[in-house]
Amino acid sequence: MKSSDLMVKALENEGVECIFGIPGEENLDFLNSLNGSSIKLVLTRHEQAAGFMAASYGRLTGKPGVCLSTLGPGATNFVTAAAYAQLGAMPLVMLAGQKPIKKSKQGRFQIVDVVGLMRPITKYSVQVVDGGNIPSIVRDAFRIAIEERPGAVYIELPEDIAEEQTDASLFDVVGSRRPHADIVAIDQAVAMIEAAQMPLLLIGAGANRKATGRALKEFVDKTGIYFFNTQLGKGVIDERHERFLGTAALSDHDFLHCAIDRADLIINVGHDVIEKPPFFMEKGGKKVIHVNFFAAHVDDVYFPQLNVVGDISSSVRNIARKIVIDADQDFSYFARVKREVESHLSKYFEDDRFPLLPQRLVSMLREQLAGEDIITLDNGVYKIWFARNYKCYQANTMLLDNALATMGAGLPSAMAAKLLNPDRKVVSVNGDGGFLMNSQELETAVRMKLDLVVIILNDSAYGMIKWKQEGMGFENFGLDFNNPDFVKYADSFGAIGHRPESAEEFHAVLSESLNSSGVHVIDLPVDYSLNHSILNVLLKESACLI
Ligand SMILES: Cc1ncc(C[n+]2csc(CCOP(=O)(O)OP(=O)(O)O)c2C)c(N)n1
Ligand SMILES: [Mg+2]
Repeated sequence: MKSSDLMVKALENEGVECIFGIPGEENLDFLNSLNGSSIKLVLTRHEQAAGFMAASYGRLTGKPGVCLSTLGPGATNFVTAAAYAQLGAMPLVMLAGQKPIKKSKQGRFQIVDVVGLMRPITKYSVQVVDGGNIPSIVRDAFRIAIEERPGAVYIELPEDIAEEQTDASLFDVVGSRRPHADIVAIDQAVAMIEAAQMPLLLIGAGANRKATGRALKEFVDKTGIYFFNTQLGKGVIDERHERFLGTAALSDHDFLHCAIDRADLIINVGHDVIEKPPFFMEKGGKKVIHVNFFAAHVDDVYFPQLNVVGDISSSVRNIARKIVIDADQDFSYFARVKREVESHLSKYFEDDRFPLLPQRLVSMLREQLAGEDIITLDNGVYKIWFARNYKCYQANTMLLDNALATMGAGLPSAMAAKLLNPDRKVVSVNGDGGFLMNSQELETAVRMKLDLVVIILNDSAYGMIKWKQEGMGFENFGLDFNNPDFVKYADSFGAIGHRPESAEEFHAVLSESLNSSGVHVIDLPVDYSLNHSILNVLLKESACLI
C-alpha cells in the first residue's frame, strides 16, 4: 500500500471524523488518499484557524482534533494553535508535509526545521522517515495527545515517504483506565477537610475535561461546602446552585475574594497553574489540597500542602464517601458573601444605555440562550465580564481561553462547536481586534452552512490593553484603530450583517439571528467606560464589609 494511504487508514483507525486545514503540494499524495475516505476535509482560509478548530474539537470531544498543513509557511502558521492546545490541555494532532528527505532538487526552498520548532510547544514532535513507522507513530501520537494532561502533537510526512510503498499493518487502539488516587491520600484529604473551619471548593479546568460534575455536585450537596470556579472550570456544576459563590476571573480584590480570603482550606479540583491564578497562596496562609490527574506544578503563588493524584471524579467520590459532616459548621459568612456578589454582578443587567454595556450583553444572552447553548469568547476585556457575570448551567457551554489567552480563536472555536452540536445554538463573542485576526473564516462558515451568531464588540480599539493602560495611570496612547464597515464586510462573505442602534433593537436582532439560519454578524457598539471605574477602582477600594 502507498504510505499516504496507510496514513489515512491509521487516522480512520483512530476514529478521526474530520481534518481541518489547507493542503499544499507536499500533501498531494495524502490528499489523494483522503479522497474517498470516511474522513471529511474541512478546508479553511488560514492554518491558524484550522488549528484552533481542531483544538476546540479536541477540547469538546476529548478525542484529538486533527489539522493539516503544507511544509514551512503552512506549518509555521500552526504554532499559535499548538501553543493554544498545549496550554489549554486540548488534544490536537497536527499533520504537515515536507519536501522529500532522501533526494531533492529544490535546495532549501521552504524548508524549516518544523519538528524542532514544535518540540517545546508540543508533547511529541516527529518526522516520518519510513512508511513502515506510520502505524506506531500515529498510535503513539493519539495516545500521547489524550493522556493527561492532554496537548498537541506534530507529525511531519515528507513527500517522498508519502508516495513510498509499505506493507506495514495497523495496531489496535487500546485504551487505558485512568489510575485512581491512593487511599492514604484520600484519608489525608478527608482529615484536612474535617479539620478546617471554613473550607471552600474550587473547580478548575481539569474538572471540565472529563465528566466530573455529578461527583462534585454530590460532594457539595453532602457537605454543604460553598464553591467557586476558575474561568476554565465554568459550568461543571450548574452555577445556579445555592452554594455557588462565583467565578474568579481576577486573581484578587473581586467581591468573591472576601470569601476566599476568609477560607482556611481550598479543595482545589482540576485547577493548574496554566490559568491566571484565581487566588494567591501565601506562606503560612490558607492550606490547599490539589485534586487533579497530576501533581501540582509549584510556583510562588501555588504550593499545595497535599496532592490527591488520580481520576478526579473517583477522588471526589471517595472523599465524599468518607467525610463526616459537622452539622454545627457555620457557613453563614459565605452565604452573605454570595448575596453580596450576586447583587453587585447583576447591577447593570437591566441598564439599556447604548452603546451597550458588556454587563447588559451578558444578561441578554443569558436570557435568550438555553442551558445547553454555547458561547465562545475571543480574548478582550469583555472576557472578564462574561466570566464573572454569565452563569453557565452546563459544562463547556462557555468556551473561553484562559491559558494561552490568544486573540483570534473565538470564531474558529465557535465553528468547531457548531459542527459538533448542530442542534445547539452557538454564539461567538469577539472584540473588533480579535475578530479581524481570523475573520476570513466567515467564508468557511458560510460554505459549511453553519448557523452561527457572531457578535463584534466595537470600541475601535484594543480595549483590554487600554483598560490596563488606564489602570497603570498611563495616558491613552497607541491602541486606537479604525474598523471596516462590518455589515458590508459580512454581507460580502454571504453572511448577514446587522448594526443595531439601540439596546432594544439589539435585543430584537439577537433574537432574530438566534432563531434563523445562516451566519449572522452583529456589529455592536460597546460602552467600556465602567471597565476602569469598576474593575480598577471600585474593586480595589471596596473592603470586605460583610
Ligand atoms: C494574538 C494576541 N495578540 C495580542 C494579545 C494581547 N491582547 C490581549 S487582549 C488585546 C486587545 C483585544 O482587543 P479587542 O479584540 O478589540 O477586544 P476589546 O478588549 O477591545 O473588547 C490584546 C492586544 C493577545 N492576547 N493575543
Ligand atoms: Mg476592541
